[in-house]
Amino acid sequence: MKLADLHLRRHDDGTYTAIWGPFLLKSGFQPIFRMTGGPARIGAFEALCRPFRDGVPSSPGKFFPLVPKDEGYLVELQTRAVHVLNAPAVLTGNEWLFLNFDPSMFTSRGKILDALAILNETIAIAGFDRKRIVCEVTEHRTDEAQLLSLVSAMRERGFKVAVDDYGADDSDMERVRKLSPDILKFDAYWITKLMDSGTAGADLLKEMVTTFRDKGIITLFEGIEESWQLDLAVDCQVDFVQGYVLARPQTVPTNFHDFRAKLPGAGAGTGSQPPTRVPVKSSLDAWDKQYSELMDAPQPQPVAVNAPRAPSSEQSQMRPDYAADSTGFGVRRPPATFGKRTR
Ligand SMILES: [Ca+2]
Repeated sequence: MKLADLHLRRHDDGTYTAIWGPFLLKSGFQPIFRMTGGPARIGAFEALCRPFRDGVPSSPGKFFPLVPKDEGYLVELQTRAVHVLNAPAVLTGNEWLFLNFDPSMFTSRGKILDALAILNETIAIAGFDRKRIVCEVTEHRTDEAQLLSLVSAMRERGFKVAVDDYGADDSDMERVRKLSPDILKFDAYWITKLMDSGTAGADLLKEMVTTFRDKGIITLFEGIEESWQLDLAVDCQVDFVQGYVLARPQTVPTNFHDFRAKLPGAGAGTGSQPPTRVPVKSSLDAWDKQYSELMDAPQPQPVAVNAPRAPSSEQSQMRPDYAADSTGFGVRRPPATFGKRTR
């Protein structure tokens, strides 16, 4: 699989999309706030797939089950590619970029190498610093050798690794022990349950954040939707917080510029109560030098690329004559069996 097989399009507004069957795959970005080691600020973004059909948004929860198992790998490649290409316009503060990887898609060494080669290629095109990439390895029952091989290949290429959906199971602890992630994303459902369970739950969360900090692992709470939960997260001294209470995902082209402008000072928060500074020692301290270097460094210039331009209307994305366009990123006709498999 090559970049040219991904049906990518560059639009007049500078955004990128991918075409998969009748769907147009756009990027969504959700801010992740850094809560420790200084005033709260946007420290990263998680990139999310935003599928559209005939110009109408389709929920990811409905879209992904439509993707046949053998096409899932392609869709992952497409979404990561558009996310990286869209990132420079969104991550203007040199934030980190969290990209999702479903390890069950990597059924061979070749697939790992191809996926990371394509990621490298898009990083070069976007002029993005690889040190800003965080690979989120999602929670799935996966062959262990396959998982370790994927994660070590990510590290060899200089990417950071996050374990996603970390919960309380023994399997989760085991996963952390084996993968030694840089970042741990606590499972949103589990956090909510613990927070709802009163002091004992909150104490457990706090204790876990401390334990991981001692191991040098950066912690992240996601799915924080209410201000009392945010207060609790701050109280737990977690490094990163992601959730609707702070910022919702936006589909590209985003207007995070306006959003940033509304942030109180260097702080963060869209509600009436901006998160407070947490003057604690943080796992991120160890990253601080690199972090500030990245934030301040001039970013590499994007390389010239002959991506075909797409007509501006989304409807026209679906024109069958696109299939004849094999230049640049290329556009391939959807598999003939597509309709049968997805309707
Ligand atoms: Ca994720």
